[in-house]
Amino acid sequence: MPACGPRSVLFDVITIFPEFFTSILEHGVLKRGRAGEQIEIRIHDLREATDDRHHTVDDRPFGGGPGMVFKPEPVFRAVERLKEAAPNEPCRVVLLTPQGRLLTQAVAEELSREKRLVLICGRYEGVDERVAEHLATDEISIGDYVLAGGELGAAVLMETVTRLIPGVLGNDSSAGQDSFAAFDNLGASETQGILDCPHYTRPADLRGWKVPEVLLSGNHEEIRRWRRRQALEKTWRKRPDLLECASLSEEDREMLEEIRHAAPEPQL
Ligand code: 9WO
Repeated sequence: MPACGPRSVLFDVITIFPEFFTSILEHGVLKRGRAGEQIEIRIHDLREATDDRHHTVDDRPFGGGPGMVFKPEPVFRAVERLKEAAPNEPCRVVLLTPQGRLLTQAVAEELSREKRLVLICGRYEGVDERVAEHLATDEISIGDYVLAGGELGAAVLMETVTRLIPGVLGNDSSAGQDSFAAFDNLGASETQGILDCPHYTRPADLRGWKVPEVLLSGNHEEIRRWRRRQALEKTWRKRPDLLECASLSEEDREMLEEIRHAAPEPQL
């Protein structure tokens, strides 16, 4: 952990591609922050938190559908090990996902005041929803687009946060005079489509947190409707702005009417 200066941040990054970060740690702002001991960055291979000989991190989605889903247990185990190693050190657990709160300059400012940030980088079709629901304290997006994984989001977040820590940038340019500093109310850019539906994989019951019954039913039409409704409701709650630009079917509009009548106002 870097020496206790006025502000320093420890980043713990959880990924199945640790080598993704080799280069950026040796260049630019992150290199400066590490050399100046304003930050420490530890990269953790998620496969080291698995408990099978094949180091399995993913599984087929309940309810069918393409691709694979990140299993919840290795992610829970990785984060909980990190927390147990420093139980008195509060930390924010950030899941990088297109469905998250947009990373603006103001959000970077907020995160730069934390002592410890654990960053979870997903891959494949998604991360079991129970990670977002019961483990992450924050979901952060770097923009309204889908990448191949959360690693680029983690890299962007670490850079935007590190450059805001006093002492990291040279005397000739301070983050406080950033041209973007005045842009901390940037709205979300135009976007196509809506947020993703929740994803689940085995186990069907994790500490009493059960996979929604419909996904175990085998009724593909019911599953399709449930997934679409979940995506619409999540978008309505987290990013209602996206609905203005999304191409919605008549079925979507009917579902949204039901959602609007059944639930309280969206939490912005
Ligand atoms: C996949 C997806 C597909 C359509 C609409 C929304 C979606 N969200 C995801 C998703 O969260 N995927 C997981 C993480 C697993 C697959 C790779 N991941 C990912 C994170 N893709 N893109 C991001 C990301 C992270 C931060 N900011 C923007 C995008």
